[in-house]
Amino acid sequence: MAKSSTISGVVFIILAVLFTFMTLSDGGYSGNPVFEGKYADPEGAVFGKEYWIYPTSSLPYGEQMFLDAFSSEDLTHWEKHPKIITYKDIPWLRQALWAPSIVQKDGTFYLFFGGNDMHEKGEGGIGVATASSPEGPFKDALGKPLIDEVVNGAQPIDQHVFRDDDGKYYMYYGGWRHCNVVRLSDDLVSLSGFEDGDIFKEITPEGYVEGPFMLKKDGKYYFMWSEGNWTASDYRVAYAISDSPIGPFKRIGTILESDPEIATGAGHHSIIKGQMRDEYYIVYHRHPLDQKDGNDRVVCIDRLFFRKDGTIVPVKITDKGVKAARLGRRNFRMF
Ligand code: FUB
Repeated sequence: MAKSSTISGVVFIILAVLFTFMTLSDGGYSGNPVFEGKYADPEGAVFGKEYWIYPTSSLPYGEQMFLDAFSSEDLTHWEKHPKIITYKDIPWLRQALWAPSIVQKDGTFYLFFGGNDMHEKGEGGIGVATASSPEGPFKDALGKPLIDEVVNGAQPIDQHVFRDDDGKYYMYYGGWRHCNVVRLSDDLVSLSGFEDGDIFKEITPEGYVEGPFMLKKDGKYYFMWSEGNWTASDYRVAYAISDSPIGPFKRIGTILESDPEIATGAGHHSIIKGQMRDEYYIVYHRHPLDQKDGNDRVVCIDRLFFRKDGTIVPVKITDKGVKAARLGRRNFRMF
């Protein structure tokens, strides 16, 4: 009798430990900012069982000559991968290495970036670099920008590359209050043009300033962008929903903005899809309340929720950040 109750006790303890592990092993919260340092324009990605964030180095203008990346298995512990690309890897880069966007295809990682803060044709534009792993080292693929001119009034910066379910790649880009979309060829280092012969299509929605991002969810295209001034407190993110990746995009409303209690100028975001249905995270930069300079920007993460009708609930920006969540975890969580 004593022996069987000891066995039941041991079994109970093992089950309790297992249960606790399965339900609570995701641990604590990320906190905001998610990692130390001045960074902006974060592009989130998932590669295998890791989350990645690729931001701009938000240093003084003349020092924005390299990119760091960050990886995490649980959204709360982030490993820094310093200098995944620098001006030394891009022969034409003189200044302003900005706003990376990354995709993986057939084992190669393609890192798109803005270079030189281009104002006149030939000064720089949107470039692309490649590597065989997400932490690089990345090398410029073309020896020149992929887009080096102003088309439809859009400064060639702030590109975001989106892969549709049919395998087509679209690149949304543009500063100076204009946004274009182009299609990338299968090699991802050239433009293919659209079926109608257009290379560039202007898709600028009302209020658009910069920082476009595309998310496809439940067959709908959620197009998002930043509005206001990136150095100021009015910076924010708005969105539209369309049935097509090339629009039209009719502005629905603001989904991310300052909270005078937490931080100002929340914008230039991207979205990471978690493992569970409707598990989405918004990664963005914001100014701390004691901001001294426009480049005082830090990278933060919060949850993004959708209503039943498909519209987006405005984000509550937090100091707490998001709860730890591993990719590849069991589809079972009680808390
Ligand atoms: O970080 C450099 C520039 O600031 C980006 O290209 C803009 O979107 C703004 O965030």
